[in-house]
Amino acid sequence: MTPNTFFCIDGHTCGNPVRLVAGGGPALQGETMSARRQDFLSRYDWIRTGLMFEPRGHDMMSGAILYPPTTQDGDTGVLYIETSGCLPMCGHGTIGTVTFALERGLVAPRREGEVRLDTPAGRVTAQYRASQGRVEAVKITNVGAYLAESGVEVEVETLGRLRLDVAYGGNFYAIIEPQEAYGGLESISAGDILRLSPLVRRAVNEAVDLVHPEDPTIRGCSHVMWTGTPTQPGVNARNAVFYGDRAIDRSPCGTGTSARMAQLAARGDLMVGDSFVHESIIGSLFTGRVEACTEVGNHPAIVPSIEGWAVITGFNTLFLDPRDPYVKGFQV
Ligand code: PYC
Repeated sequence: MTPNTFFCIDGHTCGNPVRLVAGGGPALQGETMSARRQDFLSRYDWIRTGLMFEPRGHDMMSGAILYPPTTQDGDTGVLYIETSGCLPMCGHGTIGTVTFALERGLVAPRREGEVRLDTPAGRVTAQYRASQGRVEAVKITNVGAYLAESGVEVEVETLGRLRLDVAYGGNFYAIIEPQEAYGGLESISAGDILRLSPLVRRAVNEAVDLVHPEDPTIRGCSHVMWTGTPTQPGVNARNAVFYGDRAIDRSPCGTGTSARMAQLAARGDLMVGDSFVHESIIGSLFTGRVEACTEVGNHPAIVPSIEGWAVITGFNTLFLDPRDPYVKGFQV
């Protein structure tokens, strides 16, 4: 029996893993990447869990599958796969995908220095700098980001009462800033973030009904961002983003940085043209920028961009063999 075979390019974006499936992904039905995402979730989610979870992946594993574009002017379609599910959009995943795909000749952009991606969340444009076959930096211009809820109050066991905002940057983020019950990133261990974040996420989803006004398949708070003071000069803020069941993003999180900039812009703390340098828990950096103002449904919103870099670490041919009892992966 021939196992299902997936040709993957493994690497990372600013420290967080990216597994790009360059061959072996299933054909999907749907005229948009959002519709194809639903098709994948209903028929092929075992491919995601098999490629992302142990024994082939790990808690932080994240990746993407390339598809033909769904728009006339798109260069490629992208489906994001992750331990947390199939995200509508993933910033570090897009920076990695564009880097790997360009370096290995998987996409042929029609415009010099630019790749147009059709993602489940909508159009994302990537501008890149390359030299001698190596992509040095990728700046993605993301979908519209907005502040969805402000001042949501939740009671979290062992922590107490938290007041937080929820913003959308391609996923919905609960953003926790320092306050009485939370002293900032310096005051909390990684173990506490892993223990408390699912409680925060559940409480937020009980308190507010989050649905994207233009795509009702995008709903619910999936990520929790703990904010803190940067450790490096020239940096605006530090963050730790929790996703899935036990992951903390090693990169500064692209959709999270977009959501954070939308929150700050809604408060009047960031203007069009301002940049925002965000530090991850391992000290890696993304440079965000407010490119423009826009609207998402009735929400005042921003068009954020995020710049970062990615590196290929190797090629990986993975088998999902039906005879393997762990073909669909597992979590301990
Ligand atoms: O970079 O957008 C991101 C992301 C989402 C989950 C992990 N990273």
